[in-house]
Amino acid sequence: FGKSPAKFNPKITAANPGENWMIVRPLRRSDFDKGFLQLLAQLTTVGNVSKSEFNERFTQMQQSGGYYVTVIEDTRYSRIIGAATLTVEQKFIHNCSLRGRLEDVVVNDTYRGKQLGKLIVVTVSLLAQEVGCYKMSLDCKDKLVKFYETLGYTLEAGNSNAMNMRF
Ligand code: 16G
Repeated sequence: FGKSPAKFNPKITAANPGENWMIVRPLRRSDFDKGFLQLLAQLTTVGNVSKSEFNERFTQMQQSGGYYVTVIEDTRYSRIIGAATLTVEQKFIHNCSLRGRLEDVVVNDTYRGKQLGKLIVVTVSLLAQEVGCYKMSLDCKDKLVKFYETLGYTLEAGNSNAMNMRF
């Protein structure tokens, strides 16, 4: 990556998130009961996902590989208060390299101002680097561009048009 991790300031890592009441870790099945889907609903439509549907999707993600759903838990209340996912695409290009995508970034809006967004995005971005991705990409709303720029993401001139086909 262009930016070295050491440039992130303050240095925050999964092992040292700065507050002793929270932990950054991979998603667990038990997070269904810790408000994980309710948190995702702060990002977009989740729908009525039952526990068995959640478990089935969890298993599918585990079996297919390449899904790193990462959460922040407030251990005082056993609640999931932040989440972000790294998905890894396998490529032929760049010597059969891997491309990471940052997806479904959300922080509980009652925990604003604690740099949790930064914590989870930096953690998942370092994870992408660690698993060998040659780049990490994301789509976001206009108002979040500045936030991601402070963490080392850039709009690439002539190369940054996110397009969708909705079904
Ligand atoms: C944002 C998210 C994306 C998520 C989408 C959901 C980040 C960096 N981007 O673009 O991952 O899937 O919102 O919105 O978190 P939608 O329901 O309109 O597709």
